[in-house]
Amino acid sequence: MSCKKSPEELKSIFEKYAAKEGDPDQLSKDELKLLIQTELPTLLKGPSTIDDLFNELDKNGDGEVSFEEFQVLVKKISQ
Ligand SMILES: [Ca+2]
Ligand SMILES: [Ca+2]
Repeated sequence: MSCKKSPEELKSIFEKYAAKEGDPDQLSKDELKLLIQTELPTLLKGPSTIDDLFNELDKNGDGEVSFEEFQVLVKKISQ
């Protein structure tokens, strides 16, 4: 089974998890963790942890991942 998802699917996944707490347009670390564990568990195979991934995605360092910052992950998955 492939773990690939279309950009459209990833957008709806982002929106679903970002809306769980705090700002509905931003993913907190807890929301990202839940998203990855539920929808994209294969991303955590290998040395990457949620912390590594979160730090990589949160480019502006505000502690949340915006949809724009999430695109890095979208590109990674669609490759
Ligand atoms: Ca949120
Ligand atoms: Ca951010």
